Amino acid sequence: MHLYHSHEGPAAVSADAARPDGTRRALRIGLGGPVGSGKTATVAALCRTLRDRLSIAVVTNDIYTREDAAFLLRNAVLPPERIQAVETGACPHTAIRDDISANLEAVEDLEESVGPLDLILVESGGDNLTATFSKGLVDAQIFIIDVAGGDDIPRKGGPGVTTADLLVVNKTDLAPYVGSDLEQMALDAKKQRGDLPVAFTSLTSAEGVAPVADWVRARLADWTA
Ligand SMILES: Nc1nc2c(ncn2[C@@H]2O[C@H](COP(=O)(O)OP(=O)(O)OP(=O)(O)O)[C@@H](O)[C@H]2O)c(=O)[nH]1
Ligand SMILES: [Mg+2]
Repeated sequence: MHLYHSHEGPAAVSADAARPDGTRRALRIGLGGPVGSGKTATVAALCRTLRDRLSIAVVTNDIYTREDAAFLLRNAVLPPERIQAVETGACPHTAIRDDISANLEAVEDLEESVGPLDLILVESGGDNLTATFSKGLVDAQIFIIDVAGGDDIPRKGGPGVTTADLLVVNKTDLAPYVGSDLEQMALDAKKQRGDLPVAFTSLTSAEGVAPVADWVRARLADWTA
C-alpha cells in the first residue's frame, strides 16, 4: 500500500478503531450531499483510482432501490462481493445519523467477508443540506454539491457545507452552461468553512477525481500513522 503524507490534520480516531487482533480497522469515509450531485460517480472514480493499491469496499444507501450499488456493479468498479446496498426505506439521513445499525452491520460484514480492508466508502442516499453522518459510523465525511444546483449553495451553509471534512463542488464542466460563478463559490465556501478544504471536480475526465483521491490518501496516511 502506498500512502501520501499531508499536513491537513488527522482524521478523528474513533474509540473502536482497533480490530480484535490490535491492528487498525479500515478507515470509513462517508459521502453525502443533495440528490444527483455526483456521489456515486465520485465513489466509482475513487474506486478506479485507488483500487490497485488499496483494499476497498463500498456501502451504498438508497431509499427504495439498490440503484447505486447496481450502477457500481454494472461498471465493475470493484468485485461484487465488495459492494453492499442498504435500503433505508425512509429519509436517507436517518440511516446514516440516527439509527446507523444497518450501515454498521454492512461495514462489519464487509470487513469480515472480504477484509482486511484499508478503506470503506459509505454513500448516503441523496438528501438536503442538513444531512451529516454519525461519527459512530464514519471517521471522516465528504459533502458533495454541484454547480448546477446553484452557485449560492455554499453561501446558504448548513452542516454539510460548513462542517464536512472535505467539501466537493462537482460538475465544474457545467458551470458555463448554468451560469455558475466558481470563484464566488470558492469565496463563499471559504467564508463558511475557514481552513477546512474544498475541492472542485469534474468527473467527465478520468483524472477529474484526483483532488478527492489525494485527500483520501492523506486521510489514510493519518489513519495508519
Ligand atoms: N457533466 C457532469 N455530469 C456529472 C458529473 N458527475 C456526475 N455527473 C452525472 O450526474 C448524474 C448524477 O450522478 P450520480 O453520481 O448518480 O449522483 P448521486 O449524487 O449519486 O445521486 P443520488 O444517489 O441519486 O443522490 C449522472 O448522470 C452522472 O453521470 C460531472 O462532473 N459532470
Ligand atoms: Mg448515488
